[in-house]
Formats: sequence, C-alpha cells, structure tokens
Amino acid sequence: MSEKLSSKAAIELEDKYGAHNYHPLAVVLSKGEGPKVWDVEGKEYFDFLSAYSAVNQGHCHPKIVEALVNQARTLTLTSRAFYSDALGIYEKYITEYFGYDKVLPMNSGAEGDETALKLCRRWAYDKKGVEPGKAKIIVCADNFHGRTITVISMSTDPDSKAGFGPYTPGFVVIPYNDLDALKKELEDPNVAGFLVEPIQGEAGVVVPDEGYLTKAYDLCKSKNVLFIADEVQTGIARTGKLLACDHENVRPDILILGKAISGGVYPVSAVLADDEIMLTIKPGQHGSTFGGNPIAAKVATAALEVVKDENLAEKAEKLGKIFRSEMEKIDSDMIELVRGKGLLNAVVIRPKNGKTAMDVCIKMAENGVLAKPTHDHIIRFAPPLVISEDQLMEAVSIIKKSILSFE
Ligand code: IF1
Repeated sequence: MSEKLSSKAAIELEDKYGAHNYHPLAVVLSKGEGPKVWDVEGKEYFDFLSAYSAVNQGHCHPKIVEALVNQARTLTLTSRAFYSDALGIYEKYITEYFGYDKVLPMNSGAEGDETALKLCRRWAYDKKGVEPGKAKIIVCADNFHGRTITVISMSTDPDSKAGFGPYTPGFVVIPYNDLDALKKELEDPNVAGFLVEPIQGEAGVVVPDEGYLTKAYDLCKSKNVLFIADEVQTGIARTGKLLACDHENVRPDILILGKAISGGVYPVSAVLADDEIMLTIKPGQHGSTFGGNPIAAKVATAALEVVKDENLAEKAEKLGKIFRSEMEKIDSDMIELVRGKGLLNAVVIRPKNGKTAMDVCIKMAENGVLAKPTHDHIIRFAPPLVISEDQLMEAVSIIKKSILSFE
C-alpha cells in the first residue's frame, strides 16, 4: 500500500524525478468523479479545465470505466499484426456515428494531426496530381495541433516552436478567420489541404465569424483542396453540437478527434475520411503499436454512447449560454471579454492592481474551482459536460467571489 502522499511531498517528487516540461498549479489531485476532483488533502474542486476537454463525460464515468476494466481483463493489445474481435466492431460504430467511410485509429491528438497531414499529402500526389514532394498545407496563425516536430513546424507560438529546428517544410500560415488570405493562398495549385481548428482553443477560445467555416470549406472545394478539421478539443459535444463544424453543417474531408473520444479514460484518437482519401495509405505506410487496440476500441465506444445517452451536446449548449450570461453580469473591470460556444468558454482578464489571470486562478482554486490561464490574460472555462445547472451556478458564484475579491 503506497503511503498517503502530502501535496508537498508529491510536488517534490515530481520536481526531483520528472522532466520540467510543465509548471502546474500547486494542486495535487487524487480523485475524480463527474465534474469534481479532490486533492490529496481531501479538498473538493469543480474541475473547469476537464483535462483540456478530454473529460467531457465527467471524471471516471462508470460506464466507460467498466468498459476499460472488462476489456483489460480479457485482451489488452494484439498489435495490428493480427485482427482483433474488438476493432472492426468499433470501426463500424464510429464511422456510422460520424458519417464517414473509414477511420484510422491512433492514440494521441498529435498523432491524429500527423496522420491527417500524411493522408492529405498522399491524396495530393495520388489523386490531385501534385508533383511528389511539392504538396503544401495551409494552417492558421495561433494554431495548436500538438507537440511533435512536424506539428510545431506549423506553429506560430515561440514557446511551442523555438529551439526545436530544423522544421518540417510544406506549410503556409495565414491569419485565422481571414477568408481573403485563404482565397489568395488557394491560388497555388500545389496546395493540398487547409488544416483548421473550428474554434482555436489554446489561442484563448477564439471563435471565428459566423459563416467562416462554410465559406472556407467552399473556397477549398472550389480549388480541390481538402478541408481538414482538428476537433480534438472542440469535438465530442464540447461546443454544444457533436462537432463544432456542425454549427455550420460543414462536413470536413478529414476529421481529427482525440481527448474526449475516450472520456479521458484512455489515450484514443481517430482520423475519419472517405475511401478516396483514406485508401491512399496502403499497408505498412502508417500505424502505431497501440493504435486501435481492444481497450481503446471498447472505451471509445462506451464514451461515445455516453455522449448520446446523456444528451451532452444539448446540455453544453444550454449551460454554456447560462455561463456566459453569468460571467458578463460580474461587476468587475477585470472582466474584459467573455467568449465561447457551448461549454468551451474563456474570460479575458484585465489586470488590476498588478493582479492577473493567474492570481484569479489561484484564488478560484482556494475557493474550489480549478481553471488555468492560457496566454497570460485569458482563463479558459471548460467543465465536464455532465455538470448540473445547480453545480454550474455553484461554481459561478465561486468564480464571481474570486474575481470580486480583487475589487
Ligand atoms: C499539453 C494546449 C489545449 C489540441 C488540438 C491537437 C492536440 C491538442 C486542438 C494534441 C492538445 C492539449 C495538449 C496539452 C494541453 C492541451 C492544450 F494547452 F496544449 F494547447 F487543449 F489547448 N489538437 N491540446 O488542443 O493532442 O497530442 O495532446 O493528445 O500539451 O499540455 P494531444
């Protein structure tokens, strides 16, 4: 039986033995259930980060955990050298769930983006007729698609990118939410795809103009360019629809999912596309040891069933409107702007008397709500979608109290 760690001891262990690639808030969590988490001292919090939208179904959802445990007792991993009795059933389920011919199962979101980039390039050479090695993919400034070398090669964030060169070539960066810039770059016949987040999460929950996704999609189609949606963070009911693209009825040519596709129970990602694109990758040209493993298959199936069974998209839509309205009512000049869709929201904090978004987050943690700033002055608020209206209002009162404590 491992001795009960104090927060202090746990932090010291991570500091001494773990890489310093994060600077966490000084909260040591040891239990999660639904919208709540508890630290090692037993203090209760509302989780308003949801592991960056990976725990949409709530912490330790019983149905998803049961799927994990049952499969873990049966067959955990076969590799793709052989078939399994779980993968095909899952592939049928998820492709019908999202309406695509096929799925390529991976593990992390970054692997999902890398997979989409490879599919886009192969499609460009095999189907569009782009000269081999010349394919270009358009991406948006302030994007976040993961941490691998090729993915950060697309990044415009120095923290993500600087010091890791040389970088993967073949990317063109345009401003987000700028259709003229997209139209101009699409004139290049070597452009194969446009990779975009329907809402830019890490950039601070930046919501594009109404109609941006539709017009961007149409521009891409007019030039035989693939529209690739990274819904790793915005997908799985987070923004009030199953996919953020659903708000505009845009059907991406390549759809990238991750995070909450497993309810935060297991690393699962998935790339969906129709045959013309998906079948450009042949046996031996892509994959991963754990991609599509039996546990991932069962866990993702259960997690996706929960989304529908519990009407999480509708809940996110309803509670998101309430949350934004409550934030806008807070009588503090620290509240500069409130924005978001569904239960993916952000508050831009105007520093006051030297107090910043981080100070607000530290105060909220003291008062029982966990959230973390992104880019200095923006606090992202993304609770599990299973939070009740009463619990949301309880958390709202904590957020208000915390912000007003700086008046
Ligand atoms: C960290 C950020 C969020 C993503 C989108 C792909 C990925 C992510 C739209 C890659 C991952 C995570 C990464 C995580 C924190 C979190 C994050 F702050 F890093 F930028 F959400 F905004 N596409 N986002 O948001 O998925 O490989 O991580 O499974 O790196 O600390 P992953």
